[in-house]
Amino acid sequence: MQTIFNTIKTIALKIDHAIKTEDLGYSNTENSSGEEQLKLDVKSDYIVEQAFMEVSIVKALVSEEKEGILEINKNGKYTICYDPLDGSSLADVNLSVGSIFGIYEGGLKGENLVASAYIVYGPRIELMVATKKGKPLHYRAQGEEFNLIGEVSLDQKGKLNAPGGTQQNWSSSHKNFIDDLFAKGYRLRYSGGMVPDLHQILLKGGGLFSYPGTSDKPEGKLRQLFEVIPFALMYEQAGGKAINSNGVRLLELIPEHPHDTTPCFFGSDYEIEALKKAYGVKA
Ligand code: P6P
Repeated sequence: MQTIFNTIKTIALKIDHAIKTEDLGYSNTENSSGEEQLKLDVKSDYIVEQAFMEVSIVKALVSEEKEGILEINKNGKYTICYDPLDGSSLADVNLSVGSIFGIYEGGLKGENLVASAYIVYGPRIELMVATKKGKPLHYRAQGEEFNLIGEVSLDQKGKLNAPGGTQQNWSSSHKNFIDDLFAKGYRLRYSGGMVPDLHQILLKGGGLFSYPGTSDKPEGKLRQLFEVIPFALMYEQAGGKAINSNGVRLLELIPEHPHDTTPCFFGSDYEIEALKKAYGVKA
């Protein structure tokens, strides 16, 4: 597994360089979700693919930017599902963006996730890695080295509220719940980039990140394999919770298609339990 994490460190440096030097314009291609790709999306995906080609324990790659499964090594052990540059459109307004990696052993479903990692490309390059043992580990790049900052834990109750999705398309119960958190003094922290938004809540002790099912996107927007399940491991290992709108743990999801999405809620214990009550989910 360490080989995979070391490869992700190499990827981080290369994608960060691409963000800072490459053309931020649109390519004339679309990803498998029909979204127009930035040249940076294509370049970042290429960087990830080339890096893992050299890693013998990697069996296959599944990219948010492409259809299908890319077989790397039939004797490999792990399938890596990744979003090479999440929130890439934020790069051209100089906001932080990120890469997300889910490392699966066996079929592509939540219970087979054995580790996850994400990179934040911001004022500094930061890396978070999680396995099923212990707390997530937070690293910060200094030049080409990644220094361990420490373990990450969520408080039982936080102060930050990151409400995703178009508000006019929220259900009334979701809107009432979000408004109630603000009425209790929670502070709005939402950039539109899942990686920096979830990273901030993890590092600032907790709160809630929500991307619900909406009238325009009943199954939510965020992808199960590449985005949601990897972050669910991070939040649970940090002492928090990660569920869907039925109260099911995101780590128990079994996507029918690699690009399936899901409503998703990540946060400290208090906020998730409050959300379950608001959604009428049995405790
Ligand atoms: P909305 C970025 O496009 C992304 O996939 C996630 O990084 C982010 O959390 C979400 O979409 C933002 O979506 O609908 O709130 O703008």
